[in-house]
Amino acid sequence: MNRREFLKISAALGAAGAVPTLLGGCASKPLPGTGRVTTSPTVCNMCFWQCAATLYQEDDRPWKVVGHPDDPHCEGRLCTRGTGGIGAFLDPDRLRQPLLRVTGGGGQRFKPVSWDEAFDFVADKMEAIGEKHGRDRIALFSHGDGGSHFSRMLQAFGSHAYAHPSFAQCRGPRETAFGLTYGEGVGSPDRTDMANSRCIVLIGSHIGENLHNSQVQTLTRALDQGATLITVDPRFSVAASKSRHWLPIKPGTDIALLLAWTNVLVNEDLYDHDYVAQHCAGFEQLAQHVQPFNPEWAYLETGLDPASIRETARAMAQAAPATLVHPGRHTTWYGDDTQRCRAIAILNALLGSWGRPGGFYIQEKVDLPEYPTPKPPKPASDWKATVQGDYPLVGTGISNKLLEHSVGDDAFFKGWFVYATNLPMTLPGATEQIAAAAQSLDLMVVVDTMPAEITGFADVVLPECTYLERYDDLRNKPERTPTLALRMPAFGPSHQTKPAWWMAKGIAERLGLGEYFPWQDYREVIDWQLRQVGSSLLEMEQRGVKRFPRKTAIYFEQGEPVRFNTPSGKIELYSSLLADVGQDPLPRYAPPDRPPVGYYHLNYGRSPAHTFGRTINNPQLFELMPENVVWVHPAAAAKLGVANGEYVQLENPVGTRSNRVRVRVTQRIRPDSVFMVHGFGHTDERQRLARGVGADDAALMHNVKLDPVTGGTGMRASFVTLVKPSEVS
Ligand SMILES: Nc1nc2c(c(=O)[nH]1)N[C@H]1C(S)=C(S)[C@@H](COP(=O)(O)OP(=O)(O)OC[C@H]3O[C@@H](n4cnc5c(=O)[nH]c(N)nc54)[C@H](O)[C@@H]3O)O[C@H]1N2
Ligand SMILES: Nc1nc2c(c(=O)[nH]1)N[C@H]1C(S)=C(S)[C@@H](COP(=O)(O)OP(=O)(O)OC[C@H]3O[C@@H](n4cnc5c(=O)[nH]c(N)nc54)[C@H](O)[C@@H]3O)O[C@H]1N2
Ligand code: SF4
Ligand SMILES: [Mo]
Repeated sequence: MNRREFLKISAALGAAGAVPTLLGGCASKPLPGTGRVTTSPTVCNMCFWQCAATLYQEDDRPWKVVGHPDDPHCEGRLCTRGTGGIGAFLDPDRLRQPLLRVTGGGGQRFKPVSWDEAFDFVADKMEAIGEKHGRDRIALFSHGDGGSHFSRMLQAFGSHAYAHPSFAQCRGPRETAFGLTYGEGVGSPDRTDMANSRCIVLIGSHIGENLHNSQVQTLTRALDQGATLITVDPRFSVAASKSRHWLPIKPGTDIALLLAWTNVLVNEDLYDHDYVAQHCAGFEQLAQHVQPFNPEWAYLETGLDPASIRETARAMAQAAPATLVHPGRHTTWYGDDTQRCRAIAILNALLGSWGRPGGFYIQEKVDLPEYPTPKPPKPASDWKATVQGDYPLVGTGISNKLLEHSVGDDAFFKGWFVYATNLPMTLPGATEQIAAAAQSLDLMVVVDTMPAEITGFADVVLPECTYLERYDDLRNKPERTPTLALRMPAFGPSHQTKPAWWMAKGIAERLGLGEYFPWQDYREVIDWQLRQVGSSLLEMEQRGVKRFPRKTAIYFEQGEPVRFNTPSGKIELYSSLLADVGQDPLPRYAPPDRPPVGYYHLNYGRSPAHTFGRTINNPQLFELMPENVVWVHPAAAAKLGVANGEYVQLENPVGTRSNRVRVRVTQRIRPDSVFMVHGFGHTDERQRLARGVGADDAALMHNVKLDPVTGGTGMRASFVTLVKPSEVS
């Protein structure tokens, strides 16, 4: 019998009424700004860059949200998606009340329940899992600010397993590679000093479409100041169009290019001798290792002209140390990802850019104490050893490994909390595995604002209010200037929605763990923390953002010794830790899989109008971009017999087909690849704008390559063909 059949939250449980279109109308409204205007500070939650902002209301109606002028994340301006924040609040398809899966009448359905009923159910199931299997058997998947509250609750209960897809599906290889090389990661926001760069190299990194706010602004500023931009991308991206050099690389061959660049820097004596002598270990091994990999060798792998490989290497050296070889952000590509990111880290070290103006600055955050709570009990077992012991260099949860260990009656995990992550569209090609996990888990709780696909697998759906209706932890990110920013509610929670801190506290209290949440209101915690650093909630409610003086230098001081947090205390060009675990201590290139005849590399990326799948149903942003298209080169289009504007379906070699999606024939993509924006192709009926429009790349991924160092899911080794319009089902 099915423990859980996939449920679409029934229309009867959401809003009635028409499909949302334009927000409001302009017919008889007074001019904006002529009524009674009030403002409140917030931190944008439309993506994870966390720009501080101000929400304007007029006569108690939401009006606009604008960037905070004092905030280093946004420098006074929100991006397209940020300005659509009010759309998330007004979305008529939002979750409205707690829902409980019930069986009866020959099937399963969701029943609206009170918060008390929902919490009792969750606490009872958790106790039962604890008694039968152990209290360490519940996993938390989270990608959002409120995840910390559920982590606190679960740790107090005895479960410490926690994974966020921004590691194994995103930044994991980068953070690990830079950690192995420099003893610390790049962090978020990325510590790139682009405003002062004279040469910037983007490998993939489609900044401009990838709209991380201040990063786009600083790149633009660098270009205005005459910086040289070199973009390596199989696609003519927006960034490529602004570049002095565009290298249209054969997909998956970046390590070959990086080795060739290193070869040129070493053999033409273009590297920073003093920096390497003072800070680096393993130069001799590196220099020897790269000897075979000259630009002529790289040409055969990458398809890039050896002369342009040499010319770009020289341009980098000429501008060094104000040269930034950008570390990228979404780095889970072909399974060789930690090695590719290591090659990038090494190149930066040879150019002397880490810790130098125009390269990577040293980050600092506000020294903000934690509100005092009891220490959680020691977990009953070492879940990391059980679940991801094959990845000893990884300190954080690997989401796909947690999933793997949730399938089957003998699986380690028996319960899940899923906070703000839509796993079926986020973990590549994993919907069947998620469905299998749903069969074997004893409890699945999903906390979301929208009826996302993951809610269909839940026992209990807990509706969170949107960021404009709640307090969250103070934003305290490592940056150039230590800065705090406050998110506070501009409106009371709509419907029966609640903030994460309130839910976690409610569940903890039912489990007898109330001492871990010793406050009535999260305002108390925020105010207490602020008072420790000479501010207060009252002050922050008025100003929104507060900067603090730095305590450390922002760059390395000339001639000062630096101790890196690596085994040798140096920048490790040769990684002793990788050698210790039997991995390549110097980056090694292996050619990627090539598409079978008739198939194309499935390439994907971002659109400035959307964040993954989370904004597609947002009425304001949907209007800007209501569907994705698939980019196809004219030669491929001719071969396939498809024309610009026609609808097709994408099909992978194992027969999975996408929704219909419109073709865009363009020279901007290589003939061996197709490209689409990730996030479209929602299936849940309750997202009335987003359902069924565009294609979902995640569902088409059939050849996921695990990175042997991080366990991250390489997502670019999948192939698709186009099914002709006449055959579209
Ligand atoms: N608007 C918007 N901005 C966002 C997001 C969003 O959802 N919307 N999400 C944010 C998040 S979480 C992240 S992680 C970042 C991701 O953004 P990035 O880190 O910039 O992502 P990448 O995967 O590096 O970039 C995609 C680019 O890589 C190119 N590419 C594909 N294959 C190859 C290859 O083999 N070699 C090379 N050199 N290039 C290749 C693609 O053509 C595409 O232009 O974006 C962030 N910014
Ligand atoms: N195929 C494919 N897969 C990818 C990527 C890709 O480009 N292609 N990109 C990868 C990358 S870089 C990343 S970082 C991950 C991101 O993956 P996720 O973080 O899972 O991103 P989303 O799919 O947008 O899911 C976010 C969920 O949070 C919900 N949500 C939004 N706001 C709130 C809130 O305030 N509270 C709560 N409780 N829920 C909220 C949304 O409704 C949505 O269901 O995906 C990775 N997976
Ligand atoms: S980059 Fe855009 S969407 Fe992301 S937090 Fe900033 S304004 Fe919001
Ligand atoms: Mo990401």
